[in-house]
Amino acid sequence: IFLLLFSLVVAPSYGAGSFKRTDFPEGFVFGTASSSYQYEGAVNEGGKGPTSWDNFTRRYPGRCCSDENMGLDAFRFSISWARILPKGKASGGVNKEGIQFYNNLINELLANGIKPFVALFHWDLPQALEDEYGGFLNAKIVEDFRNYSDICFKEFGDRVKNWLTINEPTTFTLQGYATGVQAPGRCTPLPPRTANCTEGDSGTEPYIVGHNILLAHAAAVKLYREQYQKTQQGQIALTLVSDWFVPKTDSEADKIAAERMVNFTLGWFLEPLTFGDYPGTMKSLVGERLPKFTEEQSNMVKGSFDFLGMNYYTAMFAADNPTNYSKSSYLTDSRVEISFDRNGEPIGRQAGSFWLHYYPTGLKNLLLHAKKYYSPSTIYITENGVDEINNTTLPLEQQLADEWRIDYHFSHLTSVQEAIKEGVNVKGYFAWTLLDVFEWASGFTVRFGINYVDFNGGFKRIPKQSARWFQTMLKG
Ligand code: PSG
Repeated sequence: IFLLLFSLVVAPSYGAGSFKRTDFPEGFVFGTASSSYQYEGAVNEGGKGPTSWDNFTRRYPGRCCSDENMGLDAFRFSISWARILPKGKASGGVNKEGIQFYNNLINELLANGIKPFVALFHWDLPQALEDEYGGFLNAKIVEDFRNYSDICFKEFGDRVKNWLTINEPTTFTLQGYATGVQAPGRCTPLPPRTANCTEGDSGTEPYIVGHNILLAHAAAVKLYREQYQKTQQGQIALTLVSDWFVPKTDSEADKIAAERMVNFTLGWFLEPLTFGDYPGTMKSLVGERLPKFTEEQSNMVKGSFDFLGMNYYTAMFAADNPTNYSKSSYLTDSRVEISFDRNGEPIGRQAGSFWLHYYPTGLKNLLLHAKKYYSPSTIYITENGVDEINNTTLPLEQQLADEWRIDYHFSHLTSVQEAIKEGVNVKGYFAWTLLDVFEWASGFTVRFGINYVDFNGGFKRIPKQSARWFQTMLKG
């Protein structure tokens, strides 16, 4: 009786339910997502060249921390550019062993009835290109990215039917060039909101990098459409991310601030991709620091996606903040003050990472927002997931008992269903992530996997309860 009372009164209740496959439209794809740098290891093996992330974790050690058949339809992974082209360009040699590595992975997935969704760039840039011309800061990246994509389409496109060019341009530019907490670690140093960067400019570089990302993406899509799509019969897109933003008060100014913030994260890329130009709010607030598209570039970017990949994790409060700061930065250009809580109340239950709070309706709102303003034909949720703090002092059983993660996926999938009912064409959902992995600047301090990895015990993998939950739903 005591235990029963304890579980009713004291223990948190997660209220997670369950689904059947048939609760989702026919052909709805369930997958998990991953990325090369976070999964592969073997940084110096198999002929791979160094990348911006190998360099970053070594150069700034202080910034980083201290299988079984589940019935999934798809697996999302990314190709490490430097494992194909160790020096970043074909002139520096093509690494046959790297091509073989991805061929094996793709073939193994297909042999098990799992569709590969493949990203070409998930942030680990060949260091050679970073050194030679500053990577994505330089428009030279466009041609190099297209050439690298060309090799991937040629080598893997007979079997890969779902391509993603670039993962989360917003996070890559924000964390690499505005806060500086991720590779390549550049910013205007304004701690505590940024790292102590020695190089960079948070007021200009994020926009230059964002611009080159759009041009590189569009160039790869153009190439795919002109030379591969007809014969290979695949689709190509990219993956965008945004938090959902909730007005901090019900003042008109805060409501507009919340919309403006979605413009600065999602609209920054989705507006050019849909209409060929940046959002008006960004043009007026960023002014001359925001690059301009030539007419030719605008036409190339516009419509350069066959579906939209959307990643969603969390929500924040947004308040209007008209302050003009002396140093310009992407972090303040929006004139929005963002926060995790309001009068001491967090926006939702906090997960392992300080930035991740449960806010499932945010996903529905984001999907409805995307439909209302941009009406993409099809959306795949290419990432959604939650983490816990890595605490190996807990008994293993307790570490595997992730009811909160079941609740997270259940409530977010419910939100997806509601969006589908309201007319958003969502065709798939990828959980981030299959296994506990290296979480960028947080290293191994948090665990995002639905499967547990024993980092000190030969990388043994053990399903958490959430993996069982997916398995039960997917295999009936
Ligand atoms: C995505 C969204 C936010 C922060 C970080 C990411 N957010 O809403 O504040 S990064 C994204 C990435 C993957 C990460 C995963 C978890 O694509 O590589 O491991 O999410 O952070």
